[in-house]
Amino acid sequence: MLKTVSISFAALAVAGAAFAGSHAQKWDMPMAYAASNFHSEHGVIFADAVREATGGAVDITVHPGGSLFGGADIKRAVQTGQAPIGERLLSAHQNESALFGVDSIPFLATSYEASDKLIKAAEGAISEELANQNLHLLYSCPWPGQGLYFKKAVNSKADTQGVKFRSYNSATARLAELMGMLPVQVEAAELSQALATGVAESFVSSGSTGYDRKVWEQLSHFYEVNAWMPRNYVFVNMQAWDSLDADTQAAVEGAAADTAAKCTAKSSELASWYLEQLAANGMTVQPAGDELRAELEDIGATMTAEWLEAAGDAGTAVIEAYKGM
Ligand code: PCA
Repeated sequence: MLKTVSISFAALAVAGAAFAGSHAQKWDMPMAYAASNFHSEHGVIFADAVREATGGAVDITVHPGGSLFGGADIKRAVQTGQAPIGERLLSAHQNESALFGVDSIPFLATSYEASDKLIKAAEGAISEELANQNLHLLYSCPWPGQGLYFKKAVNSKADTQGVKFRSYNSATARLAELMGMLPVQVEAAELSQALATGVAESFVSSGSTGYDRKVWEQLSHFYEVNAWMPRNYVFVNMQAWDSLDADTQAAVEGAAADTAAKCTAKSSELASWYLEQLAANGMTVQPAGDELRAELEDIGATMTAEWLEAAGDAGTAVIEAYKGM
């Protein structure tokens, strides 16, 4: 008797799993950055939260490090449904819409608090732009403040002429040009190789990417500038999103909001730790000197004017909303 009961429980469990399985959406999620990076770790935290909140109806598998699609291809892959969900440094696509580059305007939002305000001001317009591209925005998370990496001491633009510079979006390429450097766009996953082969000998990024790519093997100086805090965005293919019922969508949105808060807190917590690791591995880590700083602020003013021009009324509205917060 006892045996019969336990068998029928087992059978029920199998039937239950099969039922959930037949309705479960299995989503592969390409991400561009190292598996150990906090963005990627929060992709996994998000996937776990979604599985839990949807009772397994949405089952996301994270593929970090550009292993499924390279960073440059992730957005298109999700737009076209080759991947149902993905994560991307959206500013890398600011040539499609200047709004995607709102987080890369020099010296506009340089603290976590300011970055939060900026995304609150911009989120509606960015969501709309993404929806026009067949994407549903779920959440975003900021990188720590951006500073400059070199293989020598740099005190001003006089020291940067002709230097080969790795860029990650058109704003960073423009910054390089205005400093007399030669930009080449390289994904973070290929950064170590670009530095090792001399394709690039400097770049702008956070301590996070310098740490992930062990750039102390080639470079010697990091100048803290805190120039801006770009974001990674997680979005879903619109057809995949529309295939979920309203309750499931609400559960996924809840997990997205929780993950955004956790990821932002982790970014903030790690920001100075990353710089300590650069120093511990032999790099000179210090604030940009007065002359370099003043030049960067001038360049920032030029780039802000150029962004406002490119982004038009929609961009001006976002910046005014941000400044009013
Ligand atoms: N790391 C990313 C973007 C900004 C950052 O801090 C990178 O360098 O690709």
